[in-house]
Amino acid sequence: MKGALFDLDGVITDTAIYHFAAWRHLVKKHFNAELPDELEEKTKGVSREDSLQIILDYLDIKVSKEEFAALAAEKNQLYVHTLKNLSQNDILPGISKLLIDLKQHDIKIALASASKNGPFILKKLGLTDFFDAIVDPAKITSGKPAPDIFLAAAFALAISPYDCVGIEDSVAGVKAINSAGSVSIGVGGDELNHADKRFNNTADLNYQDILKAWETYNHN
Ligand code: B16
Ligand code: MG
Repeated sequence: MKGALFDLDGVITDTAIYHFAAWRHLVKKHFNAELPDELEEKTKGVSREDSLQIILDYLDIKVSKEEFAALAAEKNQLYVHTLKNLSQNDILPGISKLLIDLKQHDIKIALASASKNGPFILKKLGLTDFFDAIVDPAKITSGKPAPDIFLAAAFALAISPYDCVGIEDSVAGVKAINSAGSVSIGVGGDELNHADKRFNNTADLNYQDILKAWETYNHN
């Protein structure tokens, strides 16, 4: 194992709830509609634009290109506003220790988040210096579940994807890691049973078990 490719929302910090709260707020304001809980999982790890399309399809609403762009921008404003108090206290349990242990074992670390707010969030959390590479999701043509963002993360580290683990909390993200040929580490419930190794929550993540998972499941 030479590299660790991290998802952000739901793995490093729990901003997933703020994403969906912002979508709910937007939809209530513009269409006076409610969103069911199951749409939250469907938009996890999915880009802002793809998430909006999923939501509009669910509501059976069509909008012009301009309205679509305005809705996406307004959602982001709502979301970023809720991040204003984000700090080191919002790093999920187990993550700081894991990052330290990975560094101590000379494992390169990359961010493979669909979020265009990734660098801003890492800065607020005080974690930027741990990352050897941060993929710009704006440069990725196909989002998760396509493997592209994890392949780009491994490429940015100059490491074969086979020598990396990817850590994800979303169904789409675990599929993306599997397609990239890296060893997938899922953080969450049974919906992530397609991960090579699953942990119930971030507090259970640890260097030794992750290394063991890579040794057991790598595709070299
Ligand atoms: P933004 P991840 C993803 O981050 C979120 O899970 C998803 O809900 C969000 O729509 C996406 O980022 C885009 O975020 O609007 O900030 O660019 O889980 O891939 O770290
Ligand atoms: Mg996530």
